[in-house]
Amino acid sequence: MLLEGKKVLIMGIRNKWSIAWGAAQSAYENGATVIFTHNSMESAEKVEALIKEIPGAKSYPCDAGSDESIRNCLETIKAEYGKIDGILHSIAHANTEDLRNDFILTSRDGYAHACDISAYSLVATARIARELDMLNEGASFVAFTYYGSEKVMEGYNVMGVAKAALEASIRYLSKDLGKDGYRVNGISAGPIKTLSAKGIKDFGTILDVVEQRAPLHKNVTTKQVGDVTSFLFSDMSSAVTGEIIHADNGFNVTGI
Ligand code: IMJ
Repeated sequence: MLLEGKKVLIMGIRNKWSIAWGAAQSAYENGATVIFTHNSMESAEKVEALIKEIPGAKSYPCDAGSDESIRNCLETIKAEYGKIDGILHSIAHANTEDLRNDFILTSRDGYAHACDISAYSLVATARIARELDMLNEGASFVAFTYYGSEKVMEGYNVMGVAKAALEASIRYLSKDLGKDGYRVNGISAGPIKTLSAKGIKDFGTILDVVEQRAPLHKNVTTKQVGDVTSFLFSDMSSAVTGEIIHADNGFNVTGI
């Protein structure tokens, strides 16, 4: 199996609709040992109940906005599992008002918050994991991003800026971590109905437009995005780093 003998850490699962859950299922089906983190602010119970579907899986609280919390979390995981082979970053947050109002109205704090949680947390995680010497040779980092980093998407606003920072961070991290033989890549997933998409104006229309215009005329599933994650975790992608792979049924290549 593709991920036989590998241990992967899935950061940012919230419920069964999470893309992180699709990634976890794919990793598990491909033979990996799967470890989770969840947001310490939210109830752990939902995540604990969900991950029971994966025998032996455990979830550890981790606040992406705090280096201390990331360090405590990764230290605990290293103590329990030893060195690991992959880390998935599936974490983003912007203040609701910044997704509702015009981008120009974004406050200094709102801008910093979105970039801190959605982009800087990857840098902190990579640095702390390296410091703790908890990565096996050939370890692979994967982070989820979105097309709103490249083009203006209605309502995506400061998240587009944060995802652009995340994608640039992936490229810079690939250089630094390449010295240790670690890889860092991003997956730009097509729109999916997750908790993070809940309440977004006209989300149904966005899904319809993708279905009409994407070369494959479908919306993507969390399982499909998860399978791309498994590929990036696996040794099949050993020459791929600093890359952003679009898992969007081709939507991003279309013009008129
Ligand atoms: C989010 C906002 C606007 C348009 C959007 C999205 N489209 C898609 C998303 C078209 C696909 C979902 N997405 C890719 C995200 O990255 C979402 C991030 C997000 C969502 C929320 C909602 C609730 C909240 N804060 C958030 N922060 C980040 O309070």
